[in-house]
Amino acid sequence: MVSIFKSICRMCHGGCGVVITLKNGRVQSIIGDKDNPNSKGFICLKGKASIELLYHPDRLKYPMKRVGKRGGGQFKTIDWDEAICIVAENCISYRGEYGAESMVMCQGTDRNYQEWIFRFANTFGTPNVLGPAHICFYPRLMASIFTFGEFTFPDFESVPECIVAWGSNKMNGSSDGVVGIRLLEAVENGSQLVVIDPKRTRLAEKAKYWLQIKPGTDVVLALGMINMIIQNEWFDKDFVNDYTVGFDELREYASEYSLEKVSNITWVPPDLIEKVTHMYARANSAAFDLGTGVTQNKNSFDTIRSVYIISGICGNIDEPGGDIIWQPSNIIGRRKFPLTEHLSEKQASKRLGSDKYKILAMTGWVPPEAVWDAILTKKPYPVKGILIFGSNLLTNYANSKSIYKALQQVDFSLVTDLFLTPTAQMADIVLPASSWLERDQIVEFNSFIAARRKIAQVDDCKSDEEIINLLAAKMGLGEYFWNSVEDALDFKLKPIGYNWKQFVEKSYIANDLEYSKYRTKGFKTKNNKFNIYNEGLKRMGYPPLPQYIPINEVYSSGYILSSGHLPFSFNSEFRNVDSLRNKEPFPYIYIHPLSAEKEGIRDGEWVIVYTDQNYDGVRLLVKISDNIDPRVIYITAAWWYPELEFSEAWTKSNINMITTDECADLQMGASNLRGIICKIRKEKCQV
Ligand SMILES: Nc1nc2c(c(=O)[nH]1)N[C@H]1C(S)=C(S)[C@@H](COP(=O)(O)OP(=O)(O)OC[C@H]3O[C@@H](n4cnc5c(=O)[nH]c(N)nc54)[C@H](O)[C@@H]3O)O[C@H]1N2
Ligand SMILES: Nc1nc2c(c(=O)[nH]1)N[C@H]1C(S)=C(S)[C@@H](COP(=O)(O)OP(=O)(O)OC[C@H]3O[C@@H](n4cnc5c(=O)[nH]c(N)nc54)[C@H](O)[C@@H]3O)O[C@H]1N2
Ligand code: SF4
Ligand SMILES: [Mo]
Repeated sequence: MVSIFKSICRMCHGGCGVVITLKNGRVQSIIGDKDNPNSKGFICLKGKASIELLYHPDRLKYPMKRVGKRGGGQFKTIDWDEAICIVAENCISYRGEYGAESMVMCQGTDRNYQEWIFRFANTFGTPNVLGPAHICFYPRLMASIFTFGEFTFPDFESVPECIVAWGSNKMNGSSDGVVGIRLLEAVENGSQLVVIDPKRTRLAEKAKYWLQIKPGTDVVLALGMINMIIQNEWFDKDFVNDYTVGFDELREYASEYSLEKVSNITWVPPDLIEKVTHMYARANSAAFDLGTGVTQNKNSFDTIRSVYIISGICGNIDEPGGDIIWQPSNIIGRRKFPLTEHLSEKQASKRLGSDKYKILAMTGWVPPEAVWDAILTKKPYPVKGILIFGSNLLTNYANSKSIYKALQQVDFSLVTDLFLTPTAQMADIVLPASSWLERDQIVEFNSFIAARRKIAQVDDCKSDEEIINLLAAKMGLGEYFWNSVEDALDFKLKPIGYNWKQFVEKSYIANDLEYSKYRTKGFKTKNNKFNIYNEGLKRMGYPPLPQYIPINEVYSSGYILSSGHLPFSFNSEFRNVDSLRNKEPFPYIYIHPLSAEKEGIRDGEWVIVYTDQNYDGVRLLVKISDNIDPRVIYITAAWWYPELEFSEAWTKSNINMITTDECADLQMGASNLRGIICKIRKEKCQV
């Protein structure tokens, strides 16, 4: 029997409409859905590989309990009831003895169940939710909220006259619900593209101007652009007069960023800075596409703030073809579902790391190193357990060695995942999570919601939402959760007058885009203004205007190491999915021909990349390329080898073995993953 379904892919953050054919209960094919207004029929290699992932022979199929040592790979199968009981009993008993804050809830990159993790944490009573927020989306979110109270997305639909992709590569992955092809479509339809990136990416090749910036210095470039815009009076005077505070302070502050100084610090030639600034500022409409290239260094928060200031003073906030303020659906979604108000002030005040990174603390997330410290030193209080819902901590967070120590030491840990990753191998209980094809979910994006449907079932796998429902029931939190995921989805949809079944029929609901909303309602900040000079930040002890902290003052020599995501993987995922792994089977290091010559290394040789603190380093395969500056080397993030034994799998080529959680940005604790100084030596063993 053949049946056909529509759904939404989530092999990355894009959310592309897909049409799935099911034959005799098995998924037969997945193709792009031409009727989906977001993706218009597009599907990428990862989306196509979804079937391979769904039926992968190494999928976890049953709940398991570890029987050997941590990382030893020995587990025994148990049933769901026993597994849920063990996890619930541990949570309750540690809460009784050490307080709810001794249990940390953890989730990796957003997979549309984030609000479930927060609801679970808040109703259980722990203020500690761990995730990659600080190095991913949240510096962008919080810098924009502090400036104008909301978050934006680029209005590619209206074909901006100018698009600036700043530390973002939409050719690789569709991040934050914006499908990459929409950017390319706008460029084909006439948008002038600027790419600001230390690497000549495939996207940079399509750009009118590519600014090959020194990693980590973007805030200086932005301040230089601001200075030029103000000096030349290229700003939007009405917007500045009517809606901003602190323009005069900005004028004076930015005047220190002369073209010559900016060019010296950023390595971008003066004429290019001039051309790009002129093009952006004089365009009738211009949008920024911001990515993690600017959120993983110690200037992260202030870089984003400075870029938003450019957008604001040039009149591009919430205007057609500009940076549009989010229009979330009215469902009970990311904002209301977490039940933040349920966590008492007393518990909230115990959030780990909140004294250090005050703005991260406001989001509810904790900085990872504060969790590792609390596990290892019991300070400021002991952390006894960690429940990890889909994150490969050992490969994806800075300073993998300290994470290993903490996971070794913690009294209890749970991992839910599709595979027995190195992180899962450290867990006491491992639960088999379903893939996106096996779960019903409302996918919530910038201005629309869509239905992802359960089409398949692999063995005993369950969605994280089902797992949380089960845990909550066992822990006496049933009143806040549901007997079935469908009941929860009905609850979420109620404010818009749908239930899950009706929404599945509809499959996609978009809000009509509304522009210039601030003109009638003001900005959603305390003073209703666009805050250039930020009194709120000043009161918190942060610089009121964006500041630059030099990236490498503590190091003496070597290369600046940067890293990025790959088109054929999703963070650490898919290294075990053949069709994708075969596209790039090894962990490469990109190095300029002049540097290769200096180091005496040839293309295709193995090298060790190391730092003064970490002499052992990591092993990578050389690709000589003039796509990067001779002073920079470039590595793929989150590499691991599913085919190797535990001890080598996550250590051998994982760049986070040499990144540190020091030198983070002051506001969000964004680890410095893309601006550390390292050295290279030839690997003795070349096989
Ligand atoms: N050096 C360096 N490090 C980086 C980065 C970088 O650029 N450079 N990028 C950072 C960024 S932006 C991020 S967001 C983090 C990502 O960090 P993580 O979120 O930890 O990374 P992933 O590899 O995407 O996912 C981890 C696991 O989730 C599992 N998984 C997939 N779907 C599901 C599901 O529905 N449920 C469950 N339970 N599990 C699932 C996968 O099998 C995988 O093992 O990495 C960061 N690390
Ligand atoms: N295929 C695929 N898609 C993905 C992911 C994936 O791993 N693979 N990961 C998902 C996740 S979790 C996220 S957060 C997004 C990430 O999506 P993006 O933010 O687009 O991620 P990257 O490609 O890592 O980084 C973008 C660019 O920043 C550049 N860069 C590095 N350092 C600097 C710098 O100092 N300044 C500037 N200006 N640029 C710099 C890199 O060279 C890179 O080209 O993508 C999501 N989608
Ligand atoms: S871009 Fe992302 S969401 Fe779209 S098909 Fe590819 S993996 Fe799926
Ligand atoms: Mo991310």
